[in-house]
Amino acid sequence: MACLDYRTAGESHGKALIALVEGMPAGVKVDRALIDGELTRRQGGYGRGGRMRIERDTVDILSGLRNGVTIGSPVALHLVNRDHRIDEAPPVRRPRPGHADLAGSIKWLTTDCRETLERASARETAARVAAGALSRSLLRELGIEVLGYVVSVSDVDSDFDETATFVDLKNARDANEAYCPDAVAADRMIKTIREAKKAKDTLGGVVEVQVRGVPIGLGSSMRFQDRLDGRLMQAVGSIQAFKGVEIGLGFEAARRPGSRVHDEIHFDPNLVDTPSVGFVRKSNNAGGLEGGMTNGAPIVVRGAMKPISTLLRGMASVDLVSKKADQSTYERSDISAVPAASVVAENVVAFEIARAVREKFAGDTLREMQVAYDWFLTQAKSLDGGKSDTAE
Ligand code: EPS
Repeated sequence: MACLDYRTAGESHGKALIALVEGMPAGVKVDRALIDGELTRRQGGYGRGGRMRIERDTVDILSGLRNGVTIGSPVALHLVNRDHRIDEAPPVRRPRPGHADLAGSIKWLTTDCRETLERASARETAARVAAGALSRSLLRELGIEVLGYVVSVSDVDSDFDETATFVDLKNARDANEAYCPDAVAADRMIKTIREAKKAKDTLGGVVEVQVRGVPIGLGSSMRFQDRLDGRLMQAVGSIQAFKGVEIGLGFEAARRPGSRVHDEIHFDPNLVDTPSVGFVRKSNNAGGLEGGMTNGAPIVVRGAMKPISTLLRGMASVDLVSKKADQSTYERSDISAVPAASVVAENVVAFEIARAVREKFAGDTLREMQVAYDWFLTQAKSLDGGKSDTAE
């Protein structure tokens, strides 16, 4: 019952996008401005195409609230597609390499790639952002914060202090259209995207999400399905156009000896009243996860997005009707959606953390969750087998 879950519906040029969120506890005051703010950020970022000038994504919450506060019932989120023309949009017969076009057309036995691309489109990520942003109203009540940003676009890398406060990182990120906390790199990213546009090409990049304020012990090593690292990888790896996900040091860990990978454990009595209950690390190569569970350090997840597969210059393809060689179809598209993808990653990660929080601190109401959370922290601080449990 305490299982938090969601599903989405909607096509890119259909009437609307829907997210149905089940399992929110009662008593959470929903920050609608946070959801709309994230939807607006997702529409923006340098490199977006004409579609984003048409849409004005804002959430309409159809159910689950009374006076802005959750009552435990499913929360239905509704987003309108202004560019709603699925029935009139022309067929697409020349599949774009890299898109779902070819595999979907064969799978669903049609020569019209539109039947696949309408749902495969990254437009669906607006619904995922809405659901993730909703879950952040719950996370905040437990002091958990999530932040996503761009770390590279194409071959332009950034360099900034990832351990800076979220306020500083967020201010730096929000000061440019690349959504990158390194202002100098952001300028170069924007120039690189501009050049790709002139070359009628597209660009990918890498985004990173951090979660801070997480208690130790979210997720589980008891069932592979509950390992939080695997679940985060699924959430991020399923974002349209993502081809790789890393946690902490990621692939680099495979190149180093253990002594240069594992984060040594220290105890700082001044930090017993934080979610880490005093156990601290000087490095965070594990990205906050060990044994499929949070270890009290910030969670750090990165995702690699490939370049968008709709290229103005086209690529070699085949007409599905004539079977003759032809250039792939061009439809209005983005040059790079890496900044937008950082918003998507931030919010899908938030949802997975909220799901794990719900599993550990179940309860029908937010208050029950908070009591369970406080009780857990008290026990974790003493680790005396429950002797400090004053509830009896
Ligand atoms: C997309 C194609 C473009 C993008 C779209 C993803 O849309 P359209 O075909 O209407 O111009 O802008 O992204 C969104 C609509 C969005 O909301 O992110 C695609 O084919 O994946």
